[in-house]
Amino acid sequence: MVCYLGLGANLGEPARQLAAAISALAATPGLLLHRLSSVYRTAPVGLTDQPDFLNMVIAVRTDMAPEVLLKITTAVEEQLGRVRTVADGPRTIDVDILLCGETVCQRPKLTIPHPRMHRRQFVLVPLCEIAPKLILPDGTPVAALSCPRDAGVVRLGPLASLVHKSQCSPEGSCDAR
Ligand code: PH2
Ligand code: MG
Ligand code: MG
Repeated sequence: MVCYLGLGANLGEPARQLAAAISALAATPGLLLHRLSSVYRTAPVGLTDQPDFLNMVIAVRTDMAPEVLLKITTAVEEQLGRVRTVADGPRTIDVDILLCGETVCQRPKLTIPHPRMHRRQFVLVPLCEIAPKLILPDGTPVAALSCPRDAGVVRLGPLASLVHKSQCSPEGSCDAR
C-alpha cells in the first residue's frame, strides 16, 4: 500500500529536520521510501503570526496498519524534539499521515484522509507534484484541488539542494534511499 505523509517544519533548521525525519522513516523496518516531493516555502496557515514553513510530501510503501504508522510518525516527531504547545503553532517537525491507499478511517486520534488536506495548498501542491493523477478516496482528483500558482507556496527545490551534502547520505543525496 502507498501512504502519503505531509512533513512540515518552521523552527530550528527546518531543512535539516525534514532530512532527519526522512532518514528516520527510511530506517524503519517495513517501510520503504517511494517518492519525495520538492521542498516548498509556505506561508503559515491558521495561526499566521509565526515563521514561514518548509513543507514537502513523501510517498512510502508499507503493509503496516495506519495505527502502527501513526506510532512511527509520532516517535519520529518526538525523536526530533517536537514539543506540543499551541494547536497549529510553530514546530521543529510535523509528520502527518495524509492518505493510506484507499483507507478511510475515523478514530479519535487518527482520521484518514487527513481532515484538512483538501484545503491546504501546502499539502496539495507537493502531493500533486509526486502524484498528479491521484484520486482521493471520495473520488476527487488531487489535481482539481491543487493550485500551483497559489501565493504563499513557493517551490524551493529538492531537499538535497537545501541541506549540506555531508548531512545526507555518503553519496550526498537525501532522496536516493
Ligand atoms: N501546519 C499546521 C498549521 N499551519 N501552515 C503551513 N504553511 N504549513 C504547515 O505545515 C502548517 C501550517 C498544522 O499542522
Ligand atoms: Mg499538520
Ligand atoms: Mg501533525
